[in-house]
Amino acid sequence: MRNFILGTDWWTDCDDVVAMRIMCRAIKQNKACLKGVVINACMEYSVSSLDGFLNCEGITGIPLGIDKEATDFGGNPPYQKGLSEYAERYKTNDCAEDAVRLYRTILAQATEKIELIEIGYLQAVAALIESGADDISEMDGLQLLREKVSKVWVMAGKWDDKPGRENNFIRNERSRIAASVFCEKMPVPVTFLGYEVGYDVISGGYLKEDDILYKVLCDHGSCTGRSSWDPMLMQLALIGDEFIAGYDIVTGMARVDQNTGENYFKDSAFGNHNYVIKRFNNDYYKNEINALIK
Ligand SMILES: [Ca+2]
Repeated sequence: MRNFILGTDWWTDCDDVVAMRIMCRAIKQNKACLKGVVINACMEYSVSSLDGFLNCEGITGIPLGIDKEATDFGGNPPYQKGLSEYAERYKTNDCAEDAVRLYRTILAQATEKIELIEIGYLQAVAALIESGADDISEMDGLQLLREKVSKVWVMAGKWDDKPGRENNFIRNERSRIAASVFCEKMPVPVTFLGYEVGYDVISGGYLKEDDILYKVLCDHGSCTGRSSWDPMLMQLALIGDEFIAGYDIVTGMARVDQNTGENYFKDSAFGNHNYVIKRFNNDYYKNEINALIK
């Protein structure tokens, strides 16, 4: 079975929750092992609401981590307070491990390769890249990534524009610097799914009214569905093959300007980065997502 660590902003948008539903279903079907979740945008109910949602999905025992300094992304998260009522193990943010320590602990203990799925901001994984040896492991971040991680799947960037501008890269100084570090230094293959792929694929519009995910979408003002950035990336990662998941890839080297957050891509057969392009119409992906979350 493939092993994953998930990084999520779990912040203003609700597509992270749709993506988490897809992961939870895969876990229940023994198609994936989720070693931990790292929250990279922090508000009062971050950890408790994630714990609450996982409990509602029947998934328990997943270690949670958080970057408690990441309070500066702006906006008012709309759904977390309601989900936090279902928290059991993680009642507050203080119950969760530090983000980088959780990444390092899971990777240090791993006996099989791990894949990272990132559907939020990249400062926690960038801090992992730049982390040094510590009480958890004699290996620094780059060594841990080379030894223990086989692939990184990332929802970020806008790859049909030159330069591209997308929230997960450009949101603030923290995210811009992190994105630049990530693209420059991540030592294992990365596949990006960009803004242009998910924005016009609207999923989640056919949920039952007693479904907790329907409540989340409505709290966000998206009862009729939401753009599918994070769920499409999640589905792609769980399938594990871009072509089988319905995409062509462009291979090369991605770069993010640390001052503007704008992304650039240099095509190269020898690059460590891919971005995906849809091979089918939007209904194909919408129907795939809806079937996974119903
Ligand atoms: Ca997200």
